[in-house]
Amino acid sequence: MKTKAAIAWKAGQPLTIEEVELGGPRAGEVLVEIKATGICHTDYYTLSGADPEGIFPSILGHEGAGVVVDVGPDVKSLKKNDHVIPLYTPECRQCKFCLSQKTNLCQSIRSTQGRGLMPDATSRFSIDGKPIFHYMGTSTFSNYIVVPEIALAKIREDAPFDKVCYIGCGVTTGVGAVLFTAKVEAGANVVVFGLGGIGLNVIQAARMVGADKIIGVDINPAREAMARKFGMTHFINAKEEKNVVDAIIGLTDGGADYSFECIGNTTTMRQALECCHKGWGQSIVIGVAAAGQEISTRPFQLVTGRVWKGSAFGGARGRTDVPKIVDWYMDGKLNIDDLITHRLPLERINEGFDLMKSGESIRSVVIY
Ligand code: NAD
Ligand code: AHE
Ligand code: ZN
Repeated sequence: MKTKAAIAWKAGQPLTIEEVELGGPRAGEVLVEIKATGICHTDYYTLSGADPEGIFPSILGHEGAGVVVDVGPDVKSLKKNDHVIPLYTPECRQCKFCLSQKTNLCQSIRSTQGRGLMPDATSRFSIDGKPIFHYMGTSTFSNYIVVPEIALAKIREDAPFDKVCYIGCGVTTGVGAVLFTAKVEAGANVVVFGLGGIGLNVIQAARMVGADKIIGVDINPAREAMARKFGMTHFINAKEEKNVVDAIIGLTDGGADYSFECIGNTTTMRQALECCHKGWGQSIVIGVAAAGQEISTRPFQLVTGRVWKGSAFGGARGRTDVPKIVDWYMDGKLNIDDLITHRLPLERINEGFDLMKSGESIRSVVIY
């Protein structure tokens, strides 16, 4: 079949809207009509050329929601008309990683996914017979996609696609990092570096679990008002504060119980660790740093009890946890609507990237 998609032909170039040939679902695969997709900073990161796994030409996008149109042989858990969210972190429930119950990083299709291919090592997308690569196993900047069954979360049918698409990455990443990775407890002091599409979700989850101080750090003062609305109690403008770490230690009687880096900058990753409380403070790295970057600190920071952790997709097991997060939104426990600041048709997707780069948007959502 044919589908409309935004193609990334080359690093650093705007996307172009084209008609693409899409092969049908093979065994264990599902054809999905994407109804809406968010634009995440990671799409920009890969498009910029900074992602070592970045591969071109490809169809980016990993924050979508849509409807099952057809299923291939052997698909058991999904049927036509089911509503779904594609998962860049699948959940096969059979691999060593899934069975360990210690991680959400299912590895059953990770190697082909990282090479822009389906699990049988081929691409379903092509133009004039030449393959176009998949991205993160999802490629939600295409109106129709083919994905493995294990990479789809079935969600309730009354959830609006143009809002819950954001649960496909940003909401789950931020909320999950608080609930599943850090397991923040009531009364804890929390610091969030970067108040964008991820950081604001960390803030709303920290408020949800009853955190005490919730300190936000950003270089964009326009982020303060929105962050306060979501639960931030103190704001530090990193451009104006001479020593961000000392300022946080001063505000928290010795350091944060938990910090979250939601920028992808190795300098702020170090600050996020070093502003943590001696003996127990945990710093969670969420931001994705560019290829070749390294983090550093004095080992004494770790010897004296601070803990450095990472979190991918908020530690969420997609098929299990994403439907629950959709319920939390539908029950009014999570605010997604106010974070979606811009809505665009696919033809204007490049404007969504511009709005992100200029700091004007929190999340732009493309509506098909
Ligand atoms: P965003 O662009 O919406 O937000 C980034 C925020 O950081 C902005 O508010 C910006 O002003 C602020 N910022 C930039 N430089 C800063 C600095 N030096 N000091 C303080 N603040 C600074 O991005 P996003 O969509 O929220 O994504 C944030 C990061 O998280 C990206 O690196 C993205 O790739 C990553 N990410 C990781 C996961 C994961 O699973 N680990 C999932 C989604 C996104
Ligand atoms: N090359 C990676 C993108 C970089 C990355 O770290 N991705 C995060 C998710 S960011 C979502 O906005 C991730 O979860 N990585 C886990 C993994 O196994 O790479 C990619 O995913 O293509
Ligand atoms: Zn993302």
